[in-house]
Amino acid sequence: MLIKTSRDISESEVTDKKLYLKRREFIKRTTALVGVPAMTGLFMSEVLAGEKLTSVKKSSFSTDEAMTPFDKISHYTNFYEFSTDKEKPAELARDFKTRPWKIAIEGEVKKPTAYDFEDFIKPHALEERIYRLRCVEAWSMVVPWVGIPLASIIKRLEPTSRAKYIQFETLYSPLQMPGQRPGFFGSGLDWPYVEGLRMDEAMHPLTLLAVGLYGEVLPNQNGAPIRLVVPWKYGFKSIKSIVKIRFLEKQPITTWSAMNPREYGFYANVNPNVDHPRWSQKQERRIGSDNWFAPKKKTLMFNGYADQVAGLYSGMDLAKFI
Ligand SMILES: Nc1nc2c(c(=O)[nH]1)N[C@H]1C(S)=C(S)[C@@H](COP(=O)(O)O)O[C@H]1N2
Ligand SMILES: [Mo]
Repeated sequence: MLIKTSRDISESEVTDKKLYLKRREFIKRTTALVGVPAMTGLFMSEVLAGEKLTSVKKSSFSTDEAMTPFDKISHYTNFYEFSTDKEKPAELARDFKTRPWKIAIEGEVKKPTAYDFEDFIKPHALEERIYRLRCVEAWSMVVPWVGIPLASIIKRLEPTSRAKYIQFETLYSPLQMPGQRPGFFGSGLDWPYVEGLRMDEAMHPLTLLAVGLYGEVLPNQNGAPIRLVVPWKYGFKSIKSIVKIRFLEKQPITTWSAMNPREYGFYANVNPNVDHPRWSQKQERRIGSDNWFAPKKKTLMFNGYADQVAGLYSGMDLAKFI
């Protein structure tokens, strides 16, 4: 019988083991960032904006239109929690803390649970989705998101049969987000920012939860660590920096619609035939490829995704359900 006693384990072996463990830890931490394609969706806990995402699948849902340059997407932003200025969130969100990050699942769901961000996304493969983004302010971009179809996540969370709507909530943290501080001169929005979808919209294959941009971890100002992307709706539906997802029986309150229901509806489908009360929605300015004087692009019904999504709204008066 051969039993190794502690006397038989040499000092060098012990050292090797320690080194081995350290190396393993190092590899675990780096594989998510550089290579090793087998490790789908793996994240290290300290990932920061700009770090590479690996094993990202291409998608047939992507457009082949010219992508807006990274610098424009990350510096021409709407993130009113930081500032109503387009350029300022890039600077003001630089130290925004995206780890640790919890996502609470509430309401009509089998098991209400708070997940760590890493555990929340780990079971899923990442996909690149190059989508048009049309802001209600009549500008647009083409953005190569990296994310997970929301439908896959919803299936895993197992909502009850009573769940007819889904609501998302952004972090509330006035210490980090100057736009949320009382008396801050700016948006007049109520915090935290909330958004919502009908369950069939949420389950639509185009609907994405994005964690990256241009193959890298999302810049903080674009909604790190995780934000919604609904490409056929005005940009304000695509809520950033999500900490809560609620499954509901009734249509939830949504931030912009609560502030001004005449100007911003719950549906907010991109629609060139229904003008905003204060401006036309027939055209848009494509950021990056255009300048203020360049010819505008025609805005398309459902932002060009009509073939895929028009069926969700058959029989609805889209001039009424804005
Ligand atoms: N929490 C939160 N989410 C938000 C916003 C915001 O101010 N706060 N702005 C919305 C608007 S108006 C648009 S157009 C998009 C812009 O996303 P981007 O800055 O990544 O292009 O984010 C949306 N999501
Ligand atoms: Mo927007």
